[in-house]
Amino acid sequence: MIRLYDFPLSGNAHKVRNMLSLLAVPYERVLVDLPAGEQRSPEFLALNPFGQVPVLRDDDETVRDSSAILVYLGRKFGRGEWLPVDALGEARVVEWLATANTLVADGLARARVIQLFGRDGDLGAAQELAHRALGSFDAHLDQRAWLACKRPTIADVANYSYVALAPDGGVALDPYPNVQRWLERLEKLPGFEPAPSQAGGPGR
Ligand SMILES: N[C@@H](CCC(=O)N[C@@H](CS)C(=O)NCC(=O)O)C(=O)O
Repeated sequence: MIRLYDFPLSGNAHKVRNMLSLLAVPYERVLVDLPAGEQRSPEFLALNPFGQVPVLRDDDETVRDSSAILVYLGRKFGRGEWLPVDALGEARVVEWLATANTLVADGLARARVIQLFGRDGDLGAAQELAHRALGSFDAHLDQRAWLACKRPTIADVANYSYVALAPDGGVALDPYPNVQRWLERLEKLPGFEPAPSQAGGPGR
């Protein structure tokens, strides 16, 4: 049985919930109370020494980090559809996993955590980086339906959550029509799970 160590408002944990739901894989959720500091308990640090959700357990194996978990799930349950096996297809997916963990994490996710949870940081700088990322996404999606391949992959799931949650960080999506259409495309996939938006928005 798969067990997900989760926090409902976490965008990184949402990536994994969404993937499990899109793949129709049953799982058990274990709440890690981040505001109470449960991620720093010895029990949780034994699972992830970095003290962060999400963490996935599959029988006796533990996988930490949302991108690594998406790779695991895509390979194990994706029937070759969500994580391509050819060299170029896999490289394209990894490009977008890297984007999720750098530009998107440092801009969109950072702006959200500052605005929503009052974390320290430069909100203006994070929002500026978020707009740079969204501009690049919008240009990339001008002639494409999906980020990495001709079909949806874990690359789309990895980037969806914090892009959809941009308004939580005070970043409007209105200037990015191609991004909005890409979000809507993902939201129509069977099993899609909405992101935990605090600012609202259609389907999110
Ligand atoms: N690169 C990691 C980042 C995970 C992460 O930042 N998790 C946040 C919640 S979204 C967390 O657990 N924070 C706990 C803390 O900062 O104490 C991933 O993609 O899973």
